[in-house]
Amino acid sequence: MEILINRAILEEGLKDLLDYSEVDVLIAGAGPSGLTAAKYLAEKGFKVVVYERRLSFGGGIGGGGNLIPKIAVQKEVQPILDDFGIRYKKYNEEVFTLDPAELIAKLSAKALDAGAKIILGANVDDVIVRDDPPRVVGVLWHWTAISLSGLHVDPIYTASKALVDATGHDAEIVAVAARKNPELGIDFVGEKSNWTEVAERLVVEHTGKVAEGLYVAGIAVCAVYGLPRMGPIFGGMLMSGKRLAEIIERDLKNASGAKKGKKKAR
Ligand code: 48F
Repeated sequence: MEILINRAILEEGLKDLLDYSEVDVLIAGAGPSGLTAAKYLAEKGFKVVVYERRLSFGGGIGGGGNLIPKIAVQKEVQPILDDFGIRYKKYNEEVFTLDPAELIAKLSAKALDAGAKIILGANVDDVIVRDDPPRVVGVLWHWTAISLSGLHVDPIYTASKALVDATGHDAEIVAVAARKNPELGIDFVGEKSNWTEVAERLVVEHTGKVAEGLYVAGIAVCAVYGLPRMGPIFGGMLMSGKRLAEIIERDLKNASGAKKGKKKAR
């Protein structure tokens, strides 16, 4: 029986890893913005994988505001809540409140149901870059346990048409891409102090492409563009994830249209 279990895990697990080693969209971070983007992209038929360094989903949702078990969002996100079947209470005309556990469970369940693959305990370390023109074409990653061990173990690769940094406050993926690859032309600024209503609007407006093949969503947007943070309100994260999905859908469709056009012209 032991060997059977071993075979089942190894054969099926390695098959999955191989299958997802080339994807349309790779999202680093299973927080609210990454999971929202994953659902909307997967249901459009894109091959989507989410790498999450922890062994659980939800990013900052579970911690909410100072661990108080209620999430606040603006009323504008009602259509997204409805898409995910997330229940809410109208606190007043502007703000709705939600249960954090339900938000985590439904964001991840709907992303999975839509066809996204989520790999837990996987830490994205670095990007793969090609020049002429400079473009991000994938990542290097390894198991979080390896990162934590401090052992010198080289990561392995996943190729992506669109790589999304949804890693939260430090925007780790854009930061490493900017630091190591000046040819990408990324000016990494760092997050500013809190100004909620401005930050919620700007985070959504600045969501999108940072360099060819590299995108940013969620609170990571603030670090990339030097925007203020917003504290414990989560509507902007959901709206950012949805907007990112629309932008990537448009870009990948345009890219595949351009490829077909080139083939025809030959
Ligand atoms: O931090 P996180 O929840 O990002 P988000 O989607 O949402 C931000 C809010 O939670 C909150 C806020 C509300 O207004 O400001 O902070 O922008 O989720 C980021 C996820 O990415 C994972 C991390 O464990 C978390 O679950 N992560 C971070 N770095 C990496 C990573 C990495 N290098 N590789 C893989 N996962």
